[in-house]
Amino acid sequence: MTQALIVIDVQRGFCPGGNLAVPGGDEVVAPVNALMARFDHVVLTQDWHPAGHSSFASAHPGRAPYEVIEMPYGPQVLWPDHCVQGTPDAAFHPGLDTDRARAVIRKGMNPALDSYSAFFENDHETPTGLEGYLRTLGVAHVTLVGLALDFCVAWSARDAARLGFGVEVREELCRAIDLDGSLAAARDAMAGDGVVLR
Ligand code: VGL
Ligand code: ZN
Repeated sequence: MTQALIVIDVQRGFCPGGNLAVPGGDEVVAPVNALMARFDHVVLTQDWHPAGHSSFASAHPGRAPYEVIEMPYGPQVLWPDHCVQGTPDAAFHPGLDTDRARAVIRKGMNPALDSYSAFFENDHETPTGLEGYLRTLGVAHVTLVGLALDFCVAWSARDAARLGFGVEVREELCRAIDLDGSLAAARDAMAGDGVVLR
């Protein structure tokens, strides 16, 4: 069975010192590098927002980071400005072994629409192209690691399961933001969609 490792958003912005730092985010870098050698294919995702992106609280006068607003495609958490295209905050963590990756999926580039998942933007219908990429390579099973477990990792894992891939999330190679119980909710939702949490 052809297997792919999908490394979600291991970027400076989500590591200590970054604009949307996830506690312990940098701790996953070395073990993720070590895991890459065990896979037929390695894919990296990169949160890659234009300045002024609609997921930034700063784009909504009177709003603060971590408030939730209603967007045409559903509820949206407002984030601090983060991972702006071409800035150091958007770069991969300098310790990540990017040489092993055949593909990098950039997401969150549409100014009006956020994109947590590696497969679909947050409207759940605009594809990133990753599904076709994996299918044409004959990939049947994906393992996900990275940042953040309760947002981009969970949304990617759930989409992969719904698309019919076998899906495993290696929790010790992920770190979470954990906003108002978001980690427990994400775990339940992943398990409900058939994602294996290990
Ligand atoms: C992420 C919030 C905003 C993530 C990306 O990588 O989990 N979270 N953008
Ligand atoms: Zn983002």
